[in-house]
Amino acid sequence: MKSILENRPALAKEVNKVAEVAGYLWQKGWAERNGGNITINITDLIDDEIRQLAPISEVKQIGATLPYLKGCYFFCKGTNKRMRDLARWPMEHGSVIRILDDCASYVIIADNAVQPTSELPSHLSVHNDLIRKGSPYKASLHTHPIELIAMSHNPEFLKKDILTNLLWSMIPETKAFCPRGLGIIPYKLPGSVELADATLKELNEYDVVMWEKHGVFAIGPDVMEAFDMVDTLSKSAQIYINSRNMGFEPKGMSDEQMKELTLVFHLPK
Ligand code: 2HA
Ligand code: ZN
Repeated sequence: MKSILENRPALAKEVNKVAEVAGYLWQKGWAERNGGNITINITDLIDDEIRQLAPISEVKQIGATLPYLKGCYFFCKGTNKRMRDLARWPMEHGSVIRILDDCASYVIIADNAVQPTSELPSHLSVHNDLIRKGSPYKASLHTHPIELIAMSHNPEFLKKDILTNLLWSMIPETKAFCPRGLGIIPYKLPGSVELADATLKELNEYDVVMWEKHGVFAIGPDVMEAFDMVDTLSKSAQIYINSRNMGFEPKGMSDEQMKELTLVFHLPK
């Protein structure tokens, strides 16, 4: 069977980025079994021929009405699929969906009838809100980074911006490359409407949010940049934990050093 990616280098490039990141997530130990999800808004890369493609699934309900997604296309990791498999065979473990004109349902159009992620309603709600805000962001990523999740088991770290400031102070790059910090969402059932709503709200202020005792949800212009922000925060978490393992509380960069960095790098806060 001909893949939708054939002779479409721009589309293939985005899907290949997903595959590359899926491999990193597995290698880092952040993607046990089917853990984590990725969805990419690929609407800008869709041509007339794709628009004409017949559905390969029945019409499926999203579970929400998302007015900004009318006629949009997404590449989605499949439900119950493994990141390590997505890394090698993205079109066998993920699929392309088309949102229908009622903004409440979708069909799968390529390559295989792989049912999209269980977190589809929350991912699509986030994409809907990004379009509403005029954001250029196309990627949303959910993963289970070990050290960041471990830190979320300490109630002290769940107060607003405590963890953000701690992680920023471990190494200058973290504030420079994750300048909006890490939002915190108190524990909620995976896949629940409550979790989706809280995520949507917190993403107004942050590009990466922590789901307490579960994982992180990140958005970015593309999946590589969303991954880089989580990776940078995770690096800081590892430096913190390594210091504690050596028996001391890391000092962190001073307020003066943070101020200087913020000024010179023109950071927002
Ligand atoms: O898709 O990580 O939170 C598997 C998950 C759900
Ligand atoms: Zn998860």
